[in-house]
Amino acid sequence: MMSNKTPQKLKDSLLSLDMDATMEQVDFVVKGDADVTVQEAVDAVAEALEVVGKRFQGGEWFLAELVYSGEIAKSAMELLSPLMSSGASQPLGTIVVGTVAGDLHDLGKNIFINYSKSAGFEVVDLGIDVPVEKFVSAVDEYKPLALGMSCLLTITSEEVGKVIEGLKDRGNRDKVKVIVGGAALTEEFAREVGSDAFAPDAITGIDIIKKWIAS
Ligand code: B12
Repeated sequence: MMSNKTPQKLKDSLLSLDMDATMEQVDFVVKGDADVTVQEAVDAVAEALEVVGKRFQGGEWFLAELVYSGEIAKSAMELLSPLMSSGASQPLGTIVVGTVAGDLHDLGKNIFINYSKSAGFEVVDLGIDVPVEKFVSAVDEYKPLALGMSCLLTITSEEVGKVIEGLKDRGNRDKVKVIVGGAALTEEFAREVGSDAFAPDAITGIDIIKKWIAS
């Protein structure tokens, strides 16, 4: 039986770049042998990645470490994600989500998607490196209550505004709420380019969308 130290061990093994030790902890969670929830385990992965980012930024770690830690996190999430499925019987509505063009980061987007599903939303995942036109057509096709964009790179942040312009050109801007997230964005930037909300994390994002439904 694992103790409630599992999240710490998960975090430590990911930060030691130890794939086997990380997956061992994930296995405990998946088998229900750890006294932590799946969500706590997912949060531990996210916290570890935050530390990875700081190490990379501070010049302590290089691209190889960045890439490998991303791979470990992805393997962990592949096992944890399916366990976060919804308990709700009636979907609350549809959310279309994607990472903007030029950006290949998807761990944060996928965490947001998992939280959305477990909160009872139907999610259409457009994937990574999503061109403007694909976002705009998906809004036409799925008529979602919200469109979520993820953006981790400063150089791709202008894509967010382009998608919003694209929605306007198609006459769809007032038919969908736009919410954005990711390390490259800020509340201020999000407002400037015309989105309805910025979410610093997945939970806040869900709270905002739930408030939109209620009003
Ligand atoms: C892992 C990682 C990678 C992995 C990605 C693996 C993958 N499958 O996603 C790999 C190795 C591939 C990678 C590549 C690169 N990366 Co990188 N990467 C990271 C790192 C360390 C963690 C990102 C992450 O997954 N965080 C964990 C998740 C959970 O957090 P998150 O994404 O922020 O998501 C949360 C919230 O933001 C929010 N959220 C996110 N999206 C959305 C969307 C919606 C709708 C909502 C509501 C909420 C929401 O909810 C999430 C959960 O709470 C960050 C560091 C950092 N501080 O972010 C750098 C970072 C983003 N990368 C960076 C860079 C520079 C690169 C490269 C250019 C490196 C290179 N020289 O090649 C390439 C770019 C490739 C490309 N074209 O996209 C820089 C970006 C700098 C900048 N300001 O532009 C960062 C900030 C590192 C740094 N400090 O310098 N990277």
